[in-house]
Amino acid sequence: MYSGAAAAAGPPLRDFISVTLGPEEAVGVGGYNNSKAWRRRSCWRKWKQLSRLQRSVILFLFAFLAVCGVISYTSLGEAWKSITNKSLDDQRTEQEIPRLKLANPAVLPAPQKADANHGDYPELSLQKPPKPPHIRRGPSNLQIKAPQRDTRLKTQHDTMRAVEELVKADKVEKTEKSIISWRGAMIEPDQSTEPPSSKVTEPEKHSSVETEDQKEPVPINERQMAVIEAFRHAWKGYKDFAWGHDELKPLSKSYSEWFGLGLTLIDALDTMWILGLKEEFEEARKWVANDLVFDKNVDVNLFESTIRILGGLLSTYHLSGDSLFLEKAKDIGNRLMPAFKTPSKIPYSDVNIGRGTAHPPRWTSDSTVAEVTSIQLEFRELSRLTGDEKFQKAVDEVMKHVHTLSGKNDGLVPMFINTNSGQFTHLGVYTLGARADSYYEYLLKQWIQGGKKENELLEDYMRAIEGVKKHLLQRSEPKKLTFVGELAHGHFSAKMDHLVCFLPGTLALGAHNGLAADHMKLAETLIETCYQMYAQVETGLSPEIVHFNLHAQKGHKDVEIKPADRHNLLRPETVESLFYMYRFTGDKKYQDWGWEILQNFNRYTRVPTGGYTSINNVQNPNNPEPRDKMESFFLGETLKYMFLLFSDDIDLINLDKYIFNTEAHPLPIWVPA
Ligand code: DMJ
Repeated sequence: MYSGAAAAAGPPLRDFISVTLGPEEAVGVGGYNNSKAWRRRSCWRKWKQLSRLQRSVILFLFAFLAVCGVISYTSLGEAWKSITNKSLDDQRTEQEIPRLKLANPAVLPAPQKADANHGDYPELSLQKPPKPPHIRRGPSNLQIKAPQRDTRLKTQHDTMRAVEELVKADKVEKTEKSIISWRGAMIEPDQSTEPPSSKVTEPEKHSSVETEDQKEPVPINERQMAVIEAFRHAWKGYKDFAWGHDELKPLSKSYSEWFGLGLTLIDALDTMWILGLKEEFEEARKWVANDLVFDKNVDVNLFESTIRILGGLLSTYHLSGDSLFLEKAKDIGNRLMPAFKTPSKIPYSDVNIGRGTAHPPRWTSDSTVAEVTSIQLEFRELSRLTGDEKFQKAVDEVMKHVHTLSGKNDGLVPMFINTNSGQFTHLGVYTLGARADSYYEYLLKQWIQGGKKENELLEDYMRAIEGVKKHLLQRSEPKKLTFVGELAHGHFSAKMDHLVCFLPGTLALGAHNGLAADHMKLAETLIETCYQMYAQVETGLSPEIVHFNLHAQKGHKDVEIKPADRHNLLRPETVESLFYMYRFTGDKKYQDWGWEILQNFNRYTRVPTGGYTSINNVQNPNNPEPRDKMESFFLGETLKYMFLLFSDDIDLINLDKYIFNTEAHPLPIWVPA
């Protein structure tokens, strides 16, 4: 109520701070005595004489001072804690640090001790992992205060508490035997870290895996708010025009069906949980409870439905503690099992989840190597949760078999494998891109998931990275960017899929877990290249595939794009790697690069009526040619990794406790007890 006119007329009103004393109350005037009763009466009278405005202002001042007191008390406490932690850190010896890092804090108990034998393979020696740059929750002076635009989203903690309340009613009866903590894992007494065979004799104890409740809430910053806004915009389109269907077609305001299983909704569940979108989460949960039915005569792709549906349900179960999601995960897991009934046990690509039959694609009896070797994290976790070993057995058998196969080139695998013979086919072509990519990712991630004791996985991973270095790395001109090309029958091709940009993140994760330090160096080099795949393009968005220039030519950039490759499907891989790089180095440039990418998604792919769309031409800012499709991984992965990238809270999906599947669904690491 302080208008410009009033300001011009003179100083602002200050009557609320002047208190006029009446004659009785004036010092030295009759009636004054210093008794307690008199003083109480006198104060009360003075109070009553104040105007309503004066009283309100005084009360407000008191309240304000009280709040200030509480805040300064907590930040002093925080400062004290970080000083104490720092000095404790300083006291640790060099030898202690790696040991402490490798013995991850317990997330989920394991029945067996880790086999510490890493000596079989020369490269396997564990290096000192780089120290995370952040003080545990981020020093308070570095924290960006939450904007007041939406008080419902003030902190992750608040919002998640609210979501917990929403699901509590359902949880109470179904999860009596469980301990739940937000952002922590759900522990059930029958969990184990091994295939639930006869080895698991002791029932696991209930244990609270995190003490999240005692932690300081970490405010959401401006960039995270921008991600939440983007998510809500995408969700609005999906809700308005594609609710319960697989993918939104935002321009035609309709949807496309792939499996007919609400793919986008399921892929987005844990993202909503992490972003704190409780209303949206609750609405989606209702759909899962009432409308998600797997008893359908429909062919689904084993890999895609595993990473998106099974992975999405399992991670949502872990984050929310809501057993509805575990029930659904069991259901789909069982329905996918017929895929493994093949002569070689290498699964078929497609399963009819209603009929319980499986088959390869019509034109071949081959499966894709990446597909059969990137379903393991999910099936292994399903076995651990259900106590039914069949899921893990089936996928472990695939890995063991692939481990022994010939046809690899210094650890690099061909792209196809035959479901009858169990042998690689189409030998001689090696890529880290489509059809092979997540084979490499899952070697490392299974090793981490299982408590770093399955040495064959580590061997295969380390050999493969040596293979990449030996055969696939080259440098471009003029900027000398290191990139990962392809090898076809001895000929090097300077082609790199955007999909390959998962690699810097995976390499960094390996280095964080004690693998060779030069993996981190390579990760730093490669993420720069992936960023340049965006920065050197007219829209600032990467195409699906680039070709790097090996020879300097006047007026040519490092990145060349063929007309057939200039689309962008809103893919996550670069943002995913930026997230890992920021977590492990604390270098803000990675956040800034991610921020640029988010802005360009908003500029060129956002559809005003709701949703985002893939585009056909990243080279034309005036007409990027929208494709009219929002892939489910935009919500499942791209926006989730953006949100995590912009966060300074290393406990927001702590990478020593969770491993992300290839669709960005976090699953718990099974840590040795
Ligand atoms: C996702 O389904 C997964 O990340 C998969 O590993 C690769 N393709 C898409 C995203 O690009």
